[in-house]
This record gives sequence, C-alpha cells and structure tokens, in this order.
Amino acid sequence: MKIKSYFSRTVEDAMALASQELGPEAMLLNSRKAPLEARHLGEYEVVFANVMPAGEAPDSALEAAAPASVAARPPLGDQLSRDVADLKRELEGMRRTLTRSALAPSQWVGGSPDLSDAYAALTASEVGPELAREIVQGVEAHLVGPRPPAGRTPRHFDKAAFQRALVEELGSRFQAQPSLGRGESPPRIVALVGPPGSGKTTTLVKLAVNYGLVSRRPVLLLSMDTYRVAAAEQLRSYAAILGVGFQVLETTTALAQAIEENRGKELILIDTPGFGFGDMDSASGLAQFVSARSDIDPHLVLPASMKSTDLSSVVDSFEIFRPQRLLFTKLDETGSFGPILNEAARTGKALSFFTDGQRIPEDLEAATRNRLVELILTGSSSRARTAA
Ligand SMILES: Nc1nc2c(ncn2[C@@H]2O[C@H](COP(=O)(O)OP(=O)(O)OP(=O)(O)O)[C@@H](O)[C@H]2O)c(=O)[nH]1
Ligand SMILES: [Mg+2]
Repeated sequence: MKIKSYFSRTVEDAMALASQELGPEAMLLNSRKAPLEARHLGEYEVVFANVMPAGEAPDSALEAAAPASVAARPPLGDQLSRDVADLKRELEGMRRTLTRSALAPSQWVGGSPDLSDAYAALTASEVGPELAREIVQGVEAHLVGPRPPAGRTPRHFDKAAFQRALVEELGSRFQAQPSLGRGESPPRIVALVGPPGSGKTTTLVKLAVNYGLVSRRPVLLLSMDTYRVAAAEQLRSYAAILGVGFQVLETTTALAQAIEENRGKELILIDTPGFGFGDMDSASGLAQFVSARSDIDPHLVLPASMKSTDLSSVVDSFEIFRPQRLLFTKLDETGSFGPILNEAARTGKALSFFTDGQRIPEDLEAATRNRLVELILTGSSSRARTAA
C-alpha cells in the first residue's frame, strides 16, 4: 500500500491525478486546504492510499510497519482478497473520520455526522469556511432549536427535513433578481461591465434574443468597445444577423445622445470593453457616466470559474460602476459553485443571469435561488435543455 499527498487547485484535480498515478483503486483518505507554506503547490492537499490488487507486491515501507501477523500472511489467494477488503473498509472508515475532523468544526465531531457531512459538502464546493459554518449552524438551529443542550443534537436527522432546512438556509444567504433595467417604464437600459473575456458581448447577444426578439420588443445594441479593432465588429455582425439596431460610440456624450434618440426602444443593451486590473484608470470616465445615470442598470459579468479571492478583488475594483447585480458566465467550466454564493453573500448584490456555454441564444438562464442551491449541492451545471 502506498500513501501519497497531492497538492492541486481542486479536490477533483487531485482525484484525477491520484487515479492516474495510483490506479482507479486510489482511496481518498483526507482533504484539506493546503497549509500556507505549501499553498504555492496548490489550494488543497489531498491524501490518497492505493490498495494493491491481489498478487501485487506490497510497498516495502508499509510492510515494515505492518504487524508481524499481517506481514507474515501468505500473499496469494482468498485470504489476501479478504484482507484487502477488510483493509479497504477500515480505510474508508478512517477517511470519513479524518475528512470530518479536518473539515468540520470540532463541536460537530462526535455530534451529528449529518451536520459534519453538510459542512464538508459545502466547503468542498468552495463555499467559504465561515459562511459554510453559519449555514450549517442555521440548519441545526432550524431542526433542533437555537442552542441545543449538550449532547441533544441528534446524530442523524430525517433526510427530507434536513435537505429542506439546508436548501432554505443556503437560499436565505443571497438574492436573485433576473430582470433587466431599473424602472418599470421603457426603455430598459442595461450595461454589461466586467473583466476582459468574461463573456459580456456573447451574453449581451443572448439577452437581446431572449428578452428582446423572442418577445418582439424593439432592441438596440450599443457598443462602447472601441479599444480593440475587432471588438465592435463582433457585435455588429450579431446585430446584422438578428436584424436589430446597432451603433458604436466613442464617447459618453455620444452614448447619452444615442440613448436620448432611442427612447422609443424597449430594450437598450450597452456593451463595454473588458477592463483588467491594470487598466481600471481608463474605465473611470465610462464608470462615472454609468454610475451617475439612474436609468442605466449595470450588471457585472464574471466568470464562475474564477477563484473566490480573485472574484472579490474584481468585484471591488468594478465598484466604480456601482453595479447592483452580478451575472455569472461559464458555469460549464467549473464544478465548484461556492464562489458565486460567497460573492453574492459578501456584497449583498443580487444575481441576475447565468450562462453555461457558448451557444447563442440557448446557454442563458435566469438566476434563481433554487438554481444556485442546486448547483452548489450537485456540483454540476447541466440542466434540462430546450431543443436547439
Ligand atoms: N464555455 C463558455 N464560454 C463562454 C461563455 N460565455 C462566453 N464564452 C466564451 O468566452 C469567450 C469570450 O467571450 P466574449 O463575449 O467575447 O467576452 P467579453 O467579455 O466580451 O470579452 P472582451 O470584450 O474581450 O472583454 C468567447 O469565446 C465566448 O464564446 C459560457 O457561458 N461558457
Ligand atoms: Mg466583448
């Protein structure tokens, strides 16, 4: 048997590596956030063991450590298979205990495994440890009252009641507002802002089709992206295909004028250039204009695959636009949706829409509480799709 630690960006990456190196029998013993001094090697440290198939030579280091009676057993036949099966069961038990004690706050150890498992599931989905703890404490309070006397928390809860409480607690931590525009009266004016390549232009076209063309609302697309030669052309082509109005504007004065001249439209969607950390200064003119206009609804477009800490920095740097809503793209590129919850909970900003693929217009959906809860608990973005 071999025990090996893997450092990686996600637990899934480590599992893939371990299965490659140690074989499909590789068993996860423990996972935890990597200690600070080893963080450069990866976010997580995940420990695996491989139990050698019958007939394979045991690892010498472990053989030396094994009790004489085990080491002396004949290496072949049924006895070995039984030993391996016993060992596997033992290791699985160890893994559960270790995972719980590594991931769950100590007050749950020896308390309810259901609570520890929920905490471990949330943190595995990259929900921040503090938020995960609050959610699980909320579930406990929901099911047994605010401060259960010591030893009064049941070890196991009714499955359905537990799931309901967990969904409710998770859902109460953020807002979802899948709508476009601020006031009730048209035109609804939306600006998509965000870092380079986050999916602003693609999402804008998806919105134009789903919330404009499909309901026969007159739409206008405006591009403020004159930074790169091809940028506005990308949107111009889409506008031509869709048969909707399109203008490229160089200045905020021209943008104000275009809005004024198109008050008859129902939906005006404004595309903006991607601003990276290094060029937020060049965003200030546009940001000032957008944030000062009470009729423009800026949605901050962010890739769901971004790490929580990076997301927070990006959201903070885009605060100059005063976006009230967060729009997450590329859900299909991650299996950990905790960072979306972390950011929505941290900022109190509502989630507006999700995109989960490159197909226009299909890969867009309204953000709802149930959907994010489902994403976090299942770790999968697949959904029932309408025929293309
Ligand atoms: N997998 C996946 N790819 C996406 C999604 N949304 C957008 N993309 C892709 O991401 C790339 C960048 O998309 P754009 O819409 O051009 O991004 P942008 O934010 O306008 O980029 P800049 O204008 O350069 O800042 C394109 O290849 C898109 O097809 C999504 O939900 N999933
Ligand atoms: Mg763009």
